[in-house]
Amino acid sequence: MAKVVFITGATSGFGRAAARRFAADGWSLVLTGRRLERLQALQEELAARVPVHVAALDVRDAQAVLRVIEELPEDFRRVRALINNAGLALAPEAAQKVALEDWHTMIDTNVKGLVNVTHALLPTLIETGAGASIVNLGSVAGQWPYPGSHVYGASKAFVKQFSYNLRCDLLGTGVRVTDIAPGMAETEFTLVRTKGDQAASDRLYRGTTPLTAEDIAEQIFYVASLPDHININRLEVMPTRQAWMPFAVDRD
Ligand code: NDP
Ligand code: 8X3
Repeated sequence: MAKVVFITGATSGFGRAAARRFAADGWSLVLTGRRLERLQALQEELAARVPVHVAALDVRDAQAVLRVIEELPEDFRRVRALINNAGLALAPEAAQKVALEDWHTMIDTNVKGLVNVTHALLPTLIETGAGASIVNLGSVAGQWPYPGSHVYGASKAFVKQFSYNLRCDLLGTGVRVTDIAPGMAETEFTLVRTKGDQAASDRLYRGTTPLTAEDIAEQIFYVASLPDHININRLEVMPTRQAWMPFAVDRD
C-alpha cells in the first residue's frame, strides 16, 4: 500500500513544494489549505502520478479538522507522515504598534491550528507506528529573537518545545517528531506578513540568495523518509548568506 502524507498549507510555498516532492517518490497525498482552487490545480498537476485527495481546511477550526480526517477516503486513512506546515507571520513592526487581532491570528494558526491537526491525527499515526512522522514547521524565529518577531517568534518557540515534548510522550510508539526551523526563504510568506506589499517582499529577497520552497521541501521529505530508527529532533536551515547580528544597545 502507498505511503500517505497529510500536508497542511499545501496551496503555496513549502507545503506545495513538499506535495510535489512526496509525489515524485510515489506517496499518496492529502492536501489541505483554505484556497480550494489552488488545491485543485495541484491535484490536477499531480494526480496522473499519485493518488491525491484535497480538502479545503482552515486549521483554526478544530471541528473542521476532525471532519476532514473523518471523511478521508479509505485509501488515504493510514497517514504515515503529517506535515504541520500551515502558518503565517503578520505585522513586522514593533510589538507596541501591532493590532491585538494580528497576534491572535498567529496564535490561532501557528499554535492552536498545529495542535488541532496533531491531536486529531495522533491516534492514526500511533496506529501506523514505526516509520510514522510528524514534521512541524518551526522557524529560526523560534530560537533567535529579532525586532518585529514578537508573537510570530514566540509561536515558533512553542512549535519547537511542543515537538520535543511530543517526542517524550511518543517514545515507544515508533512515531517520530521533527521541528524544521528554516531561515529566510522566498515564498508568499513576506507578502502575507506585509498584507500584500509585493514591493516589500521583493526588497527583502533582492541582492541575496534566500532558501527556496524546494530546498525546504527536500528537508521535509528527507526527515520523513529516513530509516524508521532515526529521528531528527530539530533541523535549523539557513541560507549561506544569512547569519546573526550582534546584540543591539540603546545609547544616549
Ligand atoms: P506561504 O505563505 O507561501 O504558505 C503558507 C501556507 O499556510 C499556505 O498554503 C496557506 O494556505 C497556509 N495557511 C495559512 N493560514 C492557514 C490556515 N488558517 N489554515 C490552513 N492553512 C493556512 O509561506 P511558507 O511556505 O513560507 O510558510 C510555510 C510555513 O513555514 C509557515 O508555518 C511559516 O511560518 C514557516 N516558515 C517560513 C519561512 C519563510 O521564510 N518563508 C521561514 C521559517 C518558517 P491558505 O492561505 O490557502 O490557507
Ligand atoms: C521566517 C523566517 O527569518 O523571517 O520564519 O524569521 S524569518
